Amino acid sequence: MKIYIDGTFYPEAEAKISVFDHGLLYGDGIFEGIRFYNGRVFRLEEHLERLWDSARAIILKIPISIDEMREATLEAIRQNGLRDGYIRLLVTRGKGNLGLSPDRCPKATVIIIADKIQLYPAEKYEKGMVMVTCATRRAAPAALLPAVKSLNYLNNVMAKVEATHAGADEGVMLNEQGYIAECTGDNIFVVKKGAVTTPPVYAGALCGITRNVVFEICAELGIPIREVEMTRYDVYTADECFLTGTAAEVIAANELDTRPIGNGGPGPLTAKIIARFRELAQTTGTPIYPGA
Ligand code: PXG
Repeated sequence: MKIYIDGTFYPEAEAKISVFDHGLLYGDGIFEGIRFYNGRVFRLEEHLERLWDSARAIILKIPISIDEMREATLEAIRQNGLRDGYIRLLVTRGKGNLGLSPDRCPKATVIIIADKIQLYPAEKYEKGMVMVTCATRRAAPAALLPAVKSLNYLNNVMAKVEATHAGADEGVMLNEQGYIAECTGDNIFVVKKGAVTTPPVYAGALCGITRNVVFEICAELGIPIREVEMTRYDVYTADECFLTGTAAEVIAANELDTRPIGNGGPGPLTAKIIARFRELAQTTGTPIYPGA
């Protein structure tokens, strides 16, 4: 595998950064996870835009232009000869010293990893995900802005560990007020009486790119969709529930805290949304190879 670091491609064993990089020392940095399907990068512009927004929010100067980042991303996929896979873009605060102030980090580090994607087992897409509510709350916006896709993921990692230890596939994370924010690495939606709802971003969710695609699909298919504050009751009593994320795509969830949701697989509206999502993923996006 060839990995991009600051303008150069290195074999994996030689792709190294400084132990003084504040991305490592303090989780000071940002990232994006992007999928490519069938020789096209899905929603590349939206991911680049979110990366630049994350950078602005944490006062991080990305040392290359958005055009250079787009080209480097496509080149990272080409260098690895891939047509389907997953890209991780990282911008860390860069090499500094052992003090936490970024003043001593003159230049941010840009890393691009293009890899094959490890898919969830097909069984999960057929039967749906089992979820539990995590005791670990989503970080309060006044502590760590949840809309910033930062390298500081310990909040989500610990929630994921809780869910795994409880024998579940995913964990539902609540905000400080007890309303549902999202899952540990996915946004959450419910279907009730033919309408789709999802927690608003201000409840503590990341503004997911896949989440935005679901809004577009619902508009196109004439399915009512809105953002509302949700409690666990709304999931317990839902007709259908599904999760969205770049890695998971759109996937049904069929249980929360031992309460079954729906009939044990993707419900009819979820199935429609999944089908349209797959169509869009396979047929739209930024071409990677010339002539594609
Ligand atoms: N919420 C959180 C907290 C996320 O990290 C999403 C929602 C979904 O957003 P997108 O834009 O992908 O639709 C994410 C992103 C993984 C992995 O490998 C996934 C994410 C982050 C880090 C790793 O499963 N999801």
